[in-house]
Amino acid sequence: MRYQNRTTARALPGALTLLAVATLLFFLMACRGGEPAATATPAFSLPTALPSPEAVPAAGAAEATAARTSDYWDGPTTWEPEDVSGLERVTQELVAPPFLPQHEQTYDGEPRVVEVRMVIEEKEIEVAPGAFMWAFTFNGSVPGPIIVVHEGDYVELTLVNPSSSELLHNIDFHASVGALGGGSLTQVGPGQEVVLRFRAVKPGVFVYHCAPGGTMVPWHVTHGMNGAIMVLPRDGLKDPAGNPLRYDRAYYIGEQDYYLPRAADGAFKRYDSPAASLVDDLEAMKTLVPTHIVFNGVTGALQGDGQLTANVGDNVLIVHSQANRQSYPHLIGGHGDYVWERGGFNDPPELDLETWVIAAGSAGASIHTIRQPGTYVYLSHNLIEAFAYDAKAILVAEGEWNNDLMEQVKPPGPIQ
Ligand SMILES: [Cu+2]
Repeated sequence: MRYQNRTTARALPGALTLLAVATLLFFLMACRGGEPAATATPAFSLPTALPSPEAVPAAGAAEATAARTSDYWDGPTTWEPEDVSGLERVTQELVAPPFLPQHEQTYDGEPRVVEVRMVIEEKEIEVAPGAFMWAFTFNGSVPGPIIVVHEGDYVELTLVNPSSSELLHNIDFHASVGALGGGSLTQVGPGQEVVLRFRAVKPGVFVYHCAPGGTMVPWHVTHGMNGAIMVLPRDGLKDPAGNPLRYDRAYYIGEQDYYLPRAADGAFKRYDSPAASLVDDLEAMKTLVPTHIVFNGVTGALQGDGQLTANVGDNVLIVHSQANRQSYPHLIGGHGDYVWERGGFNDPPELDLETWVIAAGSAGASIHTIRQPGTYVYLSHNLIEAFAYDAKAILVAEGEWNNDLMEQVKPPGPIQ
């Protein structure tokens, strides 16, 4: 249905243009006071019958009815409360990004309790050569690990703040409902742990982040304390027509903006402890001008040894989060074949996008069908942020080159 509607929407401007041109020609002829000579050769052929307004829905109406068709989405799912003690429990071993934990793309059984454990670690990292910062992390990585569950499942998180920490931390899940996303129920000081269970009632990709209150919130978030969760529909991802859509591999990219204080000579300052930079950090943050914008924690993390890989023919899923700032994902040399720009899997994916937007404090997902081998650059298409900062990742694909899609007809050489 949606494909038909899209076709109609695309054809409509053409039909309206023809109608306008025909009207203009008629008007010009009338002004010149007569019918065209029978021998005149028209520059184009008018259709024998132009569509009547009733026959063609307005473009807006076509798109509106296509947005959520009954065969795509039949209303919000309401979840009956479960006796959690009777549900199957599974432990999800979280892994460092850009990888995702082992998971099934569909799951049609009873809701499960998915147990995850995150240990907070305050650690000094080198964001870029010579630029050190105390990162506040979930499980030691920036971004934190991505959690993957299915709609209706329960996430049961054990959050551990070791006694070696200096600071109080917590976690706010955008995927959850209530208590500031769990933030007010998960405040853990050094030497404490807490267990939070929430139900993943909305399918999509969502940010989580530390949110200890006041300016501590942006301070912790811009020190790397954020990550994402993917809540898959129980019957998996779908194309706009409702057909199953599967991925062959998946990556998680967490984009991070940092605001590192500088000394009088312009060099980045280095601090002895996690809390020592607070006063300077707040001043740097309030410029709203990041000193660094990187994918996955540090400059070049997803390039060289860390580059992403794929094979020709793969559907590659990329989950992209930005907890504090906007971003403009773009795949140089390819497209977003299916894009959930706002991250909600109850929405049909947009098709064939060149660039899209990740809103501040959100995650989006895209599937890229790899059609050519070689090097792709996945970046934020504010190109200053991509190249003068380092908001980019490299994806290298292997396989057979397709000359039909692109061919260098003549290599560079002297002008002839
Ligand atoms: Cu924190």
